[in-house]
Amino acid sequence: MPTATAEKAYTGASIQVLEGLEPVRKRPGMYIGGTGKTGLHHLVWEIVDNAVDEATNGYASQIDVTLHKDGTTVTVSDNGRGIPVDKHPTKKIPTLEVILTTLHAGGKFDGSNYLTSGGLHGVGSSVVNALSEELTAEIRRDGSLYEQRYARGVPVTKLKKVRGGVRGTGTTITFRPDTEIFENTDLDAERIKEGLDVKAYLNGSLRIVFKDEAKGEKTEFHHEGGIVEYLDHLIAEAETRRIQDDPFFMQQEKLEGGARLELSFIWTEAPKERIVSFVNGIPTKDGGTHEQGLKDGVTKAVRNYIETHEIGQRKLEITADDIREGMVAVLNLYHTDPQFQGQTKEKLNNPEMRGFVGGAFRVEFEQFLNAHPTVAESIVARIIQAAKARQASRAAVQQVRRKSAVSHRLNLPGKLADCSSTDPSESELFIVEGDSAGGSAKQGRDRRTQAILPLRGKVLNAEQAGRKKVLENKELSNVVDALGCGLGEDLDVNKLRYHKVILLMDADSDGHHIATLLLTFFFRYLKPLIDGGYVYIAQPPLFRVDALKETHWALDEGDRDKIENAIKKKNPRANIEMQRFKGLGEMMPATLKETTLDPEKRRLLRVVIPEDAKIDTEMTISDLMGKDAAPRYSFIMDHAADVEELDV
Ligand code: TTJ
Repeated sequence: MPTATAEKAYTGASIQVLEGLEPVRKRPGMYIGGTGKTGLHHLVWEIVDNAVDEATNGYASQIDVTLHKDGTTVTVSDNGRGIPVDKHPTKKIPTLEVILTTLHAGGKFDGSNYLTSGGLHGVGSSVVNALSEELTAEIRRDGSLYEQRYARGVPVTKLKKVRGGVRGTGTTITFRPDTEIFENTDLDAERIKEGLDVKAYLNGSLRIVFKDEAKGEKTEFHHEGGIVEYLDHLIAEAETRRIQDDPFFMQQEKLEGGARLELSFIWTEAPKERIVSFVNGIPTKDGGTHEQGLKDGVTKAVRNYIETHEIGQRKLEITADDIREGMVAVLNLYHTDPQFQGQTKEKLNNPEMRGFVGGAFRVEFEQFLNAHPTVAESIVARIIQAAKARQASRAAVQQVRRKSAVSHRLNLPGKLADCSSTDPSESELFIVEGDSAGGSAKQGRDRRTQAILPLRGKVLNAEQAGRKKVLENKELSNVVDALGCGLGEDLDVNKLRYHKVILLMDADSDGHHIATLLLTFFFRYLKPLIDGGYVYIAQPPLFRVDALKETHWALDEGDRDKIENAIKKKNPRANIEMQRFKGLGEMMPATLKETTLDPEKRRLLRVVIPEDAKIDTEMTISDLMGKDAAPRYSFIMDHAADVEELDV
């Protein structure tokens, strides 16, 4: 069998490859930053970036990206020159195989004719190969189609000519991420589309076609206007308006240090600055020296312009922040030897770039200002306005406060019936089990100070689920969103929107179960709220006792018996009427208000962790919470001292 011989012929090479790529499979995180969703998508960008490089260098005009029906296999194809299939000059194997099986640092394929290279800051397509269960390379070159297949980085066939009479040239890579490496190999079409859109903006003449086979959907990305058009997109995204008609644009083919630069920017009415930067077409989320250079240049150029035109106002101090307020910029630097730093290597670190970018930009931008006096005027007016607004600091601070209060509200869960007060010290949040109880509570509440959040779906057991699952749970995330204070390490009690967080559950075992699950969650993720005394349990009555023209409410059987005895003492022949509530849902709103919601009449339990239990609470909680629900509620209630009774 030809395959068998091919495989045999490859034994020697396979061992070598295995050794070469072994570190990648052993510690994938070192090469792609992690094995979660982001790492997984890095594979796509690595392959796409190779094709984009071919386009950036002027050899390809179209890239096709297909996400296949299985949602994890991807094909990336370009119409470039095609990776060379001949034997590599120094190694004894084809160049294609060198590229796909050796870890090459620096991003340049052995000093090939690439001027710049993207990719995972140069770790290369061999990493993708190593982390793919299967990878197929197809090359169209010299009228023929060549093909080679790999599994987990190891060639399983030779590079062979599949057929002749092939028109055009190009490279096609199909790969399927390895399920042994990634927690989940499902790719996100939306995420890929967003990234491809940006690539298309950065290469105006490039056409990228994305096919989502699962959806039977085809999307084309082509932005002739390049990074100037990208500004329009960013302005629309920020829902703001431009304050100048003509954006600034510059392209510098030969920057000092052998780099190339493309930059567009514009001022808008937005309250912040937005700089979107790239190195070799790859996003530098954390900025770096190139961004710093741009910032320096903007400040200096504007200051110089204001001074030479004497439009400044003597008493008005203009800061760098005032100057950059509302500015939207796209900066793409091409560099043969970029150095990155930071946790995710998304920050450019070449120190000389600050001065090179800043200097080159400043010269051109000053020319632009002088050549467009009307534009310059509106820019300067915008900046002076920003400085004045800042100086009128009190008003500004208040405005920001109001804004953040508004945006705060925008994030609130849809099911929350919020209170109108924004003063946390008088605000209460009732977390209510079920929609019908939620309905009664909404009608019976004091709208000014009492908010109602009904829980419908299942509340997750935070003790058994991982953090990720917990955060994905809709009911729990609604609670967190309503509270507004964040959770875990990011929790900020100062942002808590209600100083009473009250669990309102049915007085039955289901209700106890939910209360327990919620308290487990609070204990694990919102403990400062318990420590701060913000968490309460409401006590809805289980019985209504009517006798001698009086109505009494009983929390449980014991309570009911006490009331009954008291009535009989008064009048042994009294006619006693008893009603047991099946659930909060069937209680009239007015009854709920009178017994449970009204601060004048209700009794709340404050949840506290007792001093002596503190040391081993960790243990107790995980012991109890991990298992069955029933003993847990009694644990909470058994610690009667934990839950001190308060009249509030
Ligand atoms: C190398 O120098 C000679 C001409 O071809 C150059 C090259 O490598 N071109 C190239 C690589 N075009 N396209 C690629 C490529 C495309 C994909 C989709 C994936 C990879 C790993 C490379």
